[in-house]
Amino acid sequence: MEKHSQKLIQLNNLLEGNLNIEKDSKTFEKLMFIYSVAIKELVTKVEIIKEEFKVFYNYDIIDHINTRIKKPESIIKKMQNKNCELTYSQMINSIQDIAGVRVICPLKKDIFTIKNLIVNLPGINIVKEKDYVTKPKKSGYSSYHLILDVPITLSQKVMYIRVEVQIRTMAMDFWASIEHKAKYKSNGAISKSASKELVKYAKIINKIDDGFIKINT
Ligand code: 0O2
Repeated sequence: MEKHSQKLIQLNNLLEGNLNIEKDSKTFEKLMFIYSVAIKELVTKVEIIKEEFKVFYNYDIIDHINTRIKKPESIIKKMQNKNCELTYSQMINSIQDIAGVRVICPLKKDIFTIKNLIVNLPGINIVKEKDYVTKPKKSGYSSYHLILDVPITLSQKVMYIRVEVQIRTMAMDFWASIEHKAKYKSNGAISKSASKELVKYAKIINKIDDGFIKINT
């Protein structure tokens, strides 16, 4: 076991180097593995919340959970946009959403229940909260974001790994996915009229979400 712990310490030393994915794909691979472990740890806990609500309250508070590791080119693009030095330590400190977990729920009120349950999970540190549900973004985007430090244990060494959690309703997810595709297709530059339309649809979706709460209670 001692040997493995030493290997992990060596990995920490490697993080001092420059980010060069092509030349140094092994370090990058190891790092992405560590992020994937943090996702697994968190998803297991969120799945337990889902099951608990089903068993104890006969309620599907979570429709589904998606996860993703940010693509290397997206990490680098985001670092360049933020004027970060291309080093591993800058990557870890500045890019909060390398590991992403998305929790999709039926109703708007479920977002806040799930959020409260996640922030109270023992051992997890809350780095940042962004409430785009109460105050949607200019684009119309709505979701609750949590930036968390999730503890993982590798070869008896505990590490805190940053994970972004997005909690949103099925309706918000529908809008975000269409809007993301529209932006992606046009390289991020959609026309003014298209953005206006998207904001209009986001408002309609928000009304629908509020209406569903009334029907359900
Ligand atoms: P992808 O492809 O989903 O990974 P910060 O680091 O806090 O300074 P950041 O990371 O831009 O700034 O934070 P923010 O605004 O909270 O957005 C983080 C993520 O939320 C985005 O990641 C998207 O997933 C989602 N998001 C934010 N705004 C929008 C929006 O207007 N439309 C859609 N569809 N999603 C949005 P990425 O890296 O941009 O993209």
